Amino acid sequence: MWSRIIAHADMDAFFASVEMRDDPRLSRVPLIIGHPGPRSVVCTANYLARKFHVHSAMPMTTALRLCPQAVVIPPRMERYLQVSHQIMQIFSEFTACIEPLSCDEAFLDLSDAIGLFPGPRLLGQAIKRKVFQETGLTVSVGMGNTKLVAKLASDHQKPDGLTIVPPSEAVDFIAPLPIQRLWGAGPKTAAKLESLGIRQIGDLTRRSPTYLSKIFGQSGFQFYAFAHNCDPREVITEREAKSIGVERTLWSDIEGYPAVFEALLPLCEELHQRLQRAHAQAGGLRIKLKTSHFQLHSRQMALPVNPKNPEEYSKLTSILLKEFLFDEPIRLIGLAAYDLNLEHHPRQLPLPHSESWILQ
Ligand code: TTP
Ligand code: MG
Repeated sequence: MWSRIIAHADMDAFFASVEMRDDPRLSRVPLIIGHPGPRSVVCTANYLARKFHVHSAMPMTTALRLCPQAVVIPPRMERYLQVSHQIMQIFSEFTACIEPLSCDEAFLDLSDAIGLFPGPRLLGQAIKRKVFQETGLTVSVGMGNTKLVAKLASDHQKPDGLTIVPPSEAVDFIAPLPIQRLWGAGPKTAAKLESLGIRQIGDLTRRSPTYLSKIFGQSGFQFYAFAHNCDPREVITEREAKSIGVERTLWSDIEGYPAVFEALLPLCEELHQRLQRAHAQAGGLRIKLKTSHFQLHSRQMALPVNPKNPEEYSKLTSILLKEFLFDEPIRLIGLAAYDLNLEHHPRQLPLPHSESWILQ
């Protein structure tokens, strides 16, 4: 029985796919998106380049050693954010309950939309078709009754995948997946779980919750619950969120103010866009930096005036960033707006306005 229908939708090779759509000649070559400099990292690569084991966040020098014939294009963030906005609009034609996780992925609670479709597969197909028709891009969709299983399912048959995991099959679906894929298991925790012989998610079901909690505290109970696909987390829309944040794990650690500031610039644009979409104004701005030793540092400041554009966010970011010490390399960066002030805006209708495309 489907208690809820949650989808996770994630665009395929997003930045690269937009470039290939805009210039189809790029579809025939291995394509890397990133700045060409020696200290730069790969933002993403098309699936042709991935055959050479090139992947996101890999140092550009390594990527070009693996695939010297690749074409390298610098990212055009503004363009990707335009498309991102378009995709989120399409999702909103299916449900008002959308939780964007980054510019190219979102959770959708489709429990109400299902009434119009004879089953989750046709609903998933309709979302994929609509995205392709309107943007010329493919999206991979995973569907299940929890966020946990939906996210794991969207990755299952990438690119252009559609994976439906009925609730009765969820525990078996997630059991063989490597423990690193479990939500909440960061690299340190995953290494510890592996050292205990817990290499796949299913291995957790063969341990007792008491045993796991003795080692991992509260998280131990949570891991046990997740392995049984017990995940009560709701899809939280941007309008319901207490804060809106964007973050990125960097492949190679970066050091010093200038490098961290540069890495935060695309996040300023993305944060601005997400706030606009939520019709929210930021009462405060927070920067989060995680060091190579997994120490989390954050600094925040109240904003007397709402920033109006990405440039104003970058200016504020440059000021707030001066509060950090930079005595250790950084592996993760994040930027969040808190104390949100929601402008009055009518809620979007949860259902499609026209039935024509549903029946195609
Ligand atoms: P992802 O969804 O992680 O990757 P992707 O869409 O390129 O490929 P996949 O088919 O596996 O989903 O990230 C979305 C975009 O975010 C990606 O196109 C580029 C950008 N990005 C970075 O700039 N740096 C990174 O380290 C990652 C992971 C993504
Ligand atoms: Mg993606």
